[in-house]
Parts: sequence; structure tokens; C-alpha cells
Amino acid sequence: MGTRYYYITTPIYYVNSVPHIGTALTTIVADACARYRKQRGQAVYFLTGTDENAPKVHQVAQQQGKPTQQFVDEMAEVFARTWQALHIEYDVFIRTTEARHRKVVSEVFRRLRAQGDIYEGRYAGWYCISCETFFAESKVGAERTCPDCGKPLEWRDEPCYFFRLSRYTEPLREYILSHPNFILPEVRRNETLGFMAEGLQDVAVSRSGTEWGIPVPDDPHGAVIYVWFDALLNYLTATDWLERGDAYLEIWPPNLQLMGKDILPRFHATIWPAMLMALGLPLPETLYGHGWWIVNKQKMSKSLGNVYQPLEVAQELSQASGCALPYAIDAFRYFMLREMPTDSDAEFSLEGFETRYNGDLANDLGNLVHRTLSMWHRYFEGRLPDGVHVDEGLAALFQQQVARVAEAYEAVDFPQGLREAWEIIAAINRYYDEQAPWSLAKAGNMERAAQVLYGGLEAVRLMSALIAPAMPKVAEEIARQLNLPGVPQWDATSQIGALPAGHTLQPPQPIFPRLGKKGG
Ligand code: ME8
Repeated sequence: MGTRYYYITTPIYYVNSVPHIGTALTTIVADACARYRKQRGQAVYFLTGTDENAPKVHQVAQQQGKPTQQFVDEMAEVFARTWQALHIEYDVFIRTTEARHRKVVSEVFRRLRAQGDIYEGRYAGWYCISCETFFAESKVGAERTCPDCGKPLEWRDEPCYFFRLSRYTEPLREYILSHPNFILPEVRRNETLGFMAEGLQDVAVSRSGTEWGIPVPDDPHGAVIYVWFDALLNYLTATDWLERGDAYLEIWPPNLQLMGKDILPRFHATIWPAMLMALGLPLPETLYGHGWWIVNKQKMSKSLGNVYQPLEVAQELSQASGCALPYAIDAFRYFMLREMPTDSDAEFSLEGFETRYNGDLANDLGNLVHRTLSMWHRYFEGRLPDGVHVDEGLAALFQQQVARVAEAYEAVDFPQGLREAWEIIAAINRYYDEQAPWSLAKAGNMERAAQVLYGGLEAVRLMSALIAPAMPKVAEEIARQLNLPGVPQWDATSQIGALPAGHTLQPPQPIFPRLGKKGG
């Protein structure tokens, strides 16, 4: 077998609405994980895409008076372009309307039906078209509204195919209990075990009355396959499982599948692994479910008018501060990761974003880079003299922080990783205050001034490496100002004092202009 890839996925997003800060969160976290792995020299296969076969997608296309295929083509383009604009470096953008995906889904359906894991029955119950889910009479109350989203339900009574999920309750429970990293963070693992406590019920995996979707193979009633059964298989389609013999094992199984908490217990941590068990395929290594962004303590929704779009947020920051757009986009990525909801939900607000921008980016990071390079130019004409090295205490702190950042990034804990990285900036600010390199230079103690500024410069070089998963364009710009050929690989962070005597620096250029006070 050739290269073994680190396989990382986001969910595929429904195309009935535009990308927002919720879908951007999952995608940016995935991108940061992918970039971190690449910086460590690993081969990465990063998959994202769009979920296009849902009846609600068809419904919205009809409301807009567009042929559904045209609508999904246009929306897939909106998603792909948004992710590219957010500096997302995915390897494959999959769409569930692709022929190769339809082929995989039909084949899986056939195999599971042939082995008795899919059987024919009848479903009578209340159906939520928005959640694509059936609910038992006991769950819907007198109002007949969806227990999940609150929208009105419709009564359905139809022949239906079922996936024998109940059969996999015990094997799955055992798997979860014996693989502590299978579901992260731990709250999600507990939620999943709670969800399974009374045993999993067989799920209806076909739908009648819609022509949009992947047809159930050889079905006399013209049913289509349930959109979740279809959508989950995208992760397998992307490996060319049916086409490449054993070569798909270079990619399969996924190392890290990221998603929000809402689609973990019911779908990714139960139906999905059960489908893979039924197919005899290895299960993903880790399913990670983050929390949600809430706005003013409420769920984002079109009707409340509190849905934020990532590019608009970044553009506003760029206009208000004068920060170049690529760096404003990186600032947005930084905010998503620094404040990322992990275990619980987190509040998103423009004020919170602006505070982080002014504090962490303009005052801390931007200022460190700018004042360090300025002093090198002012006192040393931007050229490193002979004999400089980093003070011992500082070098030890750098090494400790780099290790802590790596540990947090590996655990998908970006808030923690970035906090640890910012400790380096805080340490240099203290170091400059204590050592006052400007006074040393004024007093003519150039040897010591160079020594102190060399510590600061190393911090800048390390920061360029440590922020790269979160802010790739800013990292490149810092590397350019340092006159490095590119952002340092992760290995280069273990070597403290890598910039040699004689190395010259580019003139400093501000990256994050401060936002003025409101109205000022
Ligand atoms: O669920 N905060 O697609 P989707 C954080 N097509 N995350 C949020 C969020 C918020 N306010 N709102 C949504 C689907 N998300 C299916 C997936 S995969 C085989 C099929 C996250 O377009 C949500 O948790 O509804 C999930 O990870 C993704 O956005 C869902 O997007």
C-alpha cells in the first residue's frame, strides 16, 4: 500500500440555506486540524461538500421557481466559494448528486437488503419534512408539532424499508466503551450512551411521495432512499471504495470526523457506525462534536434575523479597521477557534469579535511583530549580528509552550492551544519590560540589546508557526517579514535559535490596524 493519509471530514451541508457561522465553525476547525497535520509532515485527505438530495432542498428550489438541479449546482458553488474565501484548503468537495455517490448508495442499499439488514415494512407516523424524521404519536403532543424544531408535522402511512439498527445496539455500546477516543469530547460520548440506553430502534430508510433523491433499487413503489442513509455514505464514496480495490484503505477509515453536537448521537455515532459494521468496514477513529454558537442566548434562525455570514463579518471588520481582507478573514478564523464552543454552547457577538481583534491580534500579536522588527531595523539595520542566542529561561519557556500547543491542537482544543501560544507573547512583553532593550541600545550596550531582541525575534518566528493552522495568511505574512522562505514546519519549532547571524529582516508592516472606538 502507498501513502497512508490522515483522513478528516466535515459534515456535508444542506444547500437550502447559505453558509453561516455555524457551518463555518465546523469547516474552519477541520481546516485548522488539516493544516496542523500537514505542518507536521503528514499526508492529509480533507473532505467537505454538500448534501443535496433532501426533500427540503427540493422544496426550496421549487419555492424559488428553479429546476432543482440548477438550484443545487448554484448553491454548491456558493459553498465551495465561501470555503475558498475563508482559506479552507480542502482536498475534495463532494456532492451527493454525483453519479459515483449515487452508485455507492445504491450498492450499499442492495448489499444490506440482501443480507437482511434492510427489510420491508410499513411506517405510520408523524413526519417533519424539515428534520426529515418520523416521530411516534407519543412524542408529538396535541399540537402535532416537531419535538426537535417545532414546525407542523404531517401524517404519513406508507410502505417503507427499515435498517435493522437494533441489531447493532450491543456491538456499538461495547465499541464505544472500549474505545475512549471514538467519541469526543466526553460529554458527547455520555450523550450518545444515554441516547442508546433503552436500545436503538430500527430506522426508516426510504421515503415515498418525492421524486428528488436516490431511488431505492428495484422498488415497485418508486421510493427514494432516506437522505441521512444517503448522506452519511459520502465519506465512503470519497475514498473510491467501489472503484479502487484495496487502495481505498490508504484513506479509509477516517481519522477525524468533525460535526456539531446536534448530528452526533442520533446519526454519526449510531446509524453511521452501525452501517459500517453491517458492511464489515473499519470504524472511524474519532468523531468530534462541538457545541453551538448562540446569539443573544438564542439559537440562530432566519426568522429571528440573527444569522451571521462569515464573509460579511470579515468584510465589515476589514472596512472598519483598514485591515487587509485576507488578514480580516484570518482574524475571523482566529475568533472561531479561540472561542470555539467545545463542551457547551458559546455566545457569538460582533462586540466579542472586535474585542479579540483589538486585544489578541492588534495589541498582542501585531504589536509584538511590529515593535520587534522595528527595533531590529532601528538599532541593527535589520541584520542579525554574530553570537546571538536565546536566553536559557526563555528558550525553556518556548519549548514548553510549543509542546502544550501541539497537545491541545491534537485534542481539537483550539481555545486551549491558542491560549498557550499567546503565553509566548505575554512572556516577551514581560521580558521587554524587564530588559528594556531600547534603554540598552541608548546606553550603547548593543551586545545585550541584540541578545534581548533575538529572544523577541524567536518568539515572532515561533508564533508564525503556531498560528498557521488558525491564520494561514497572517502566518505567511509574518514569515515574509522575517525573510523566511515560508511558514516554519512544526519540526522547526523545536529548534530554538534557528535564525543565523547575518540573516536580514524585511521592514515591518502593520498587519492588524486597531479598530477605533465606536463612533470615533
Ligand atoms: O446537518 N453553531 O447539514 P447542515 C455551531 N446535511 N454549529 C452549527 C450551528 C450553530 N449555530 N448551526 C449549524 C446537516 N451548525 C447534514 C449533515 S453529514 C453526513 C450530513 C453545524 O447544513 C451543525 O452542528 O444542517 C452541523 O455540524 C452542520 O453545521 C450542519 O449543517
